[in-house]
Amino acid sequence: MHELLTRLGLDRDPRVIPASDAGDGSIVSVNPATGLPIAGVRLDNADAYEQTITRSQEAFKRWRTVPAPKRGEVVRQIGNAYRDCLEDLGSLVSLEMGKIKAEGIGEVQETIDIADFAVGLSRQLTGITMPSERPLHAMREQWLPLGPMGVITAFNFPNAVWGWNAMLGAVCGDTMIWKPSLIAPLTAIATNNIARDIAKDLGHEGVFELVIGLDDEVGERMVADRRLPLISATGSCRMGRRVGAVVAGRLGKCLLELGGNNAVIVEADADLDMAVKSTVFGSVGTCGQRCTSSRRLFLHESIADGFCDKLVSAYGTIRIGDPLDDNTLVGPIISDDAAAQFESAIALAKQQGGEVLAGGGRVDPAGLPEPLRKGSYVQPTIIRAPGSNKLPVAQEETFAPILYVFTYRELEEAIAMQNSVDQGLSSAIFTGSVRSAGRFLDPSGAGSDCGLAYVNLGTSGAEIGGAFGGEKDTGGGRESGSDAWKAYMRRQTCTTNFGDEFALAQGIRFE
Ligand code: UN1
Repeated sequence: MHELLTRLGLDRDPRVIPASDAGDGSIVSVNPATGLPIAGVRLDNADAYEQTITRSQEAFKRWRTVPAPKRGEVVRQIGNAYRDCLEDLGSLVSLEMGKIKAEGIGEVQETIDIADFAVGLSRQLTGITMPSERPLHAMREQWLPLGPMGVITAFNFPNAVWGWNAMLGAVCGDTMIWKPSLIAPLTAIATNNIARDIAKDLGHEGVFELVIGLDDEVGERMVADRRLPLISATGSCRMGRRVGAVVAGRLGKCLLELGGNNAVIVEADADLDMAVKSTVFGSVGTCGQRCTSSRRLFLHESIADGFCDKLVSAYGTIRIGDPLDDNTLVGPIISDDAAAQFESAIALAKQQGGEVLAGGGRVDPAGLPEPLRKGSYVQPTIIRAPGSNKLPVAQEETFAPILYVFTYRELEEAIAMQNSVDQGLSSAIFTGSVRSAGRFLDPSGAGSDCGLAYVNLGTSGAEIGGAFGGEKDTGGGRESGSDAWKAYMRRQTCTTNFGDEFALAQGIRFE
């Protein structure tokens, strides 16, 4: 077994088996950089799911009675344990999912950050008081634990997205059942085991549960399960529509964090070097597989040609290869299917009149070192829209490093184009002008229609302190910082009559 897996204790986990032993009832986790198997993972079936739910329900009854700051203490120790294995866990993310190691480590750091945030939050789950209209009455709100919650995560952030949900959910008094992507199950097992074991050692067994299973067997059950008052799901808009409909059908709560089709606007007065650097990271980072990746670029017509030249030369310096090699900037795309989707989007863009300025296809395996030849590598691609500025393919999110470039004359036009897609996750403007920045962030709502709006920063790389999520087809959910914790609790409005009189609101007399 890979020594990284041993260091993370995965050799002792009964779910993890040699890849050669995987057969019915198991899957193989594949290293996208080499196309080689890493290990096999046993799948949970419907019975195992039932047992998990029962454990989680039992654990919830105990966990909710633990004072929130004491729950915070458990989370503090979990965060510290991730600190201790930051490099290894980050490397596992990189090994299993293909993002470069610096980003893998950054992802685990995001979980550590949200753990720290949650520790502080555990003493700040505050409700407000409000004056009652009746004499000798008092009104206040309190926030109560919700129950066991389902967390469904995608392959691209196999550690941190669970972290956002689980660290907050835990201090809020909920218990977690995590269903990770079948593409990155080893990261999920390693991540969950650390939290599970610390909680267990401190006397809180069952707070962090994991189910790894097929959608038919486990996913659909979980989404439809009334015993899970909250389902937090991250993934495609298609998946979110399904989850949203089923959870709404049982009147449960849903927290959806779905696709994005994020745009960057560059004004003529922007710091162009900074805009180039940020745009490159936004569009090629994680091989274009972040929900926050920059997919569309709107350039003021007066700087468009020069900016494209700078971007093309920056793309020329991108080192593609083994994500665990410190010199690599872009690793493999997750699968051959994903590479095929990348190719069809480019073919469509060309048919629609788009001009390929950089990249445009797969990386020829012959040019790669031998161990990487079975991985799927694609060239970060820039496609400029035709003179008509119309490129229908850009309305869709393709989970790959393709950046579509458009031009505009007036800022209003750029903002309108930016807002013209179905998704509403992230958006950015580069400008030196207070007026342009103000229009982009117009408090009337006439500016960016996204959940995240950046000025002089790219569309990806959010800090955990803010609420993370987006509008429209992105699903409307908010995770991570600010008051996103409220999604993990239920609100109770409490009114107490401490007088001797029977009194009705609205002055109603009933005698
Ligand atoms: C995702 O791609 O699902 O803002 C999450 C970012 C990261 C999170 C991305 N902090 O790019």
